[in-house]
Amino acid sequence: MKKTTLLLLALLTCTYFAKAEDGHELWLRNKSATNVNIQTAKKSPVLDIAINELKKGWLGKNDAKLKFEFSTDASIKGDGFRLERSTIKAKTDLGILYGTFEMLRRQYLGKADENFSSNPSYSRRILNHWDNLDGSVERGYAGKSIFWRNDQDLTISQADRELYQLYGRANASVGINGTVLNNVNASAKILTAPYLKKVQAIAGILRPYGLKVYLSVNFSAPVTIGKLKTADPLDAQVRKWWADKAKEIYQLVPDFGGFLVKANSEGQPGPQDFGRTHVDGANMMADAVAPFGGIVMWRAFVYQTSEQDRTKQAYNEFLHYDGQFKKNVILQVKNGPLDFQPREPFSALFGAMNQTPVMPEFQITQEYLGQSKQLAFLSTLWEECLNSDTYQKGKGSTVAACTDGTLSKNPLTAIAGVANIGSDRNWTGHIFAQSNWYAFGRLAWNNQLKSEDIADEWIRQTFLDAGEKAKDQAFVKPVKEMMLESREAIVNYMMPLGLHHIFAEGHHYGPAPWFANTKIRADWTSVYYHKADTIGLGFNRSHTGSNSVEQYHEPLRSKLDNLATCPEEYLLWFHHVPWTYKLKNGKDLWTELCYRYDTGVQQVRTFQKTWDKVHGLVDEERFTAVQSKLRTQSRDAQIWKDACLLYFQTFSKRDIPYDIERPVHDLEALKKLTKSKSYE
Ligand code: BDP
Repeated sequence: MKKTTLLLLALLTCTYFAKAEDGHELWLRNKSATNVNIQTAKKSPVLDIAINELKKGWLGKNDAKLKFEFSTDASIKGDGFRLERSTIKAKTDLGILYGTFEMLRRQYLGKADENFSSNPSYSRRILNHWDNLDGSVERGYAGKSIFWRNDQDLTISQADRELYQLYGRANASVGINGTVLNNVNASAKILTAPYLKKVQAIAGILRPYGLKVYLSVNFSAPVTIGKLKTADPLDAQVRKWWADKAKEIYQLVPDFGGFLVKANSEGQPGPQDFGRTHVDGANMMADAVAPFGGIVMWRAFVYQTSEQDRTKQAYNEFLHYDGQFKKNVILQVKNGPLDFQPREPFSALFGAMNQTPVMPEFQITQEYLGQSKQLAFLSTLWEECLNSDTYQKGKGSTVAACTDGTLSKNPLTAIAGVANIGSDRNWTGHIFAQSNWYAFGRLAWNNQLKSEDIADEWIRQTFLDAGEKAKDQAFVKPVKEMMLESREAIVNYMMPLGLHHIFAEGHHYGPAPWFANTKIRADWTSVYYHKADTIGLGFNRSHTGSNSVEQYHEPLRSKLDNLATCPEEYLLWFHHVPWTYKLKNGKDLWTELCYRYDTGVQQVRTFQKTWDKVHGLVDEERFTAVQSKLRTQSRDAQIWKDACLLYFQTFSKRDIPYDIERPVHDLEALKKLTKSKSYE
């Protein structure tokens, strides 16, 4: 073969392979060769990373001069920064690093010329990995744990190290600064020497990226691994055990973040096992880590009795402890009062505490929103929660303001997201699930950002070349619309109008509104939540029912309490509504329910068309992967619609409106889809 032909072949192969993308690089695909000269008066591992990033990704003028400036500017807070054309100003090294990533992002997006300042909304922006020490991931849908394999292998290979560096880099690029390395359903073993050694090594790799390491701890660890007779938080030996353990950890990891605790929840041990309270338990651990600057994130996800409406229990349990926790304790509260459903009202706990700081816990992993099979951009869900008004201190007391220190002036502020990361090559199973990791970080940094802007940024960085504008109409616009609609589509075909928790038991993927089982807790069944009967549908939580509305401040309380004023998206959450009840659009409940389910299915069909139309505008590998996932999603949306309508029809005894596509499955066949395997 001639030399030129060979050269041409090599070139073609290169372009071909350059085009194929497997998603491993996330939103950090930029490789630019433009030179930049960086002036810095200081050196550190964090600054080295910033320099390295600038060298790899600089898109400004060739040979530009850029300065890192440590500034006393009072408008820069914490690890915040200010960008000017040729300067990155910050108070801390991490501020410079975050400023660097922002500058590169702005260059990539083509908006680099304006000056720009930004400070973080929360001081701790943390991922929670529900990773078990045997390598499995609870509610993980993207392979195995990236941190743990098993007891026999606690080594860190070169490949692990590189993966952790990429992980650190991705988190730093969106401002995430903490990571809990193990499941909240914690094995006490994490606190034993061999595991702590690995924690130390991981912390060492992540440190220059600004990531602090935290651990989930098991309340009975003093008994299980400490050989004590009790784990009673008021017992002197137990207190000493935790204090010693904290000391041991801080010797290995001097900047260790602290503990995350799930206690007296879903069978986990806790202070109540010893007749003590959550305050006793949390304060004991807080005392142990306080000398080293550590914090305790105490989860409020508790529900004990099955007699009391489950959605009321966390609030009732914690409200009267307000102000009794030590200064370094923060309550970690899930966005809704139940459990990460496609839509829930915000948890009343956000507007309840006057002294104890509260941090939102969002679920990035899509346990209840289609897992890694379905496309759900969760930014809109989180934005809805953050912008919800609690009225704690009058109008404008949003969940964001109640948690970011605006209203309470509390110095300890934090936010957590349950990670969707696993060992899959593309990290998150579904390419679009990467956008949820990205969005969590962006909102944790700035809780005022709009989902639309986050989606826009993510799409451009994930799929386009730097500064590319030619695909705006044909690609960015339709894909963004699809993302912004995706969560609502899921609400429509899974649980519209305030329905909740009608999932198949255990795997939480498919529908099982019929699920009832007298052998387990009532609040683990579906019938407990939808309460369908011949009269109507929904859980009465108004003053004539469980009265969970009383946990909200006025005027919201009365608004939710009254069927006529309750926002329709929460209707069946707060009310048992007659099938014949007329909604605002004039349709009765049954008819509207049918339309909502059908709309959801149609929305996913439209997503398929949207995606098919962008063929050729995105690399083949990611195109095909997403196309295939959308097919599965369409299939399963249909299953949801058919299952729910055919089942609820056995109560409403009404026809499905004739302008709606008929169900294509039989109810009895759908009832057999009990395993997650049924959906493979
Ligand atoms: C539920 C999950 C369960 C978790 C629990 C929690 O189904 O796996 O352990 O939340 O948050 O959503 O503790």
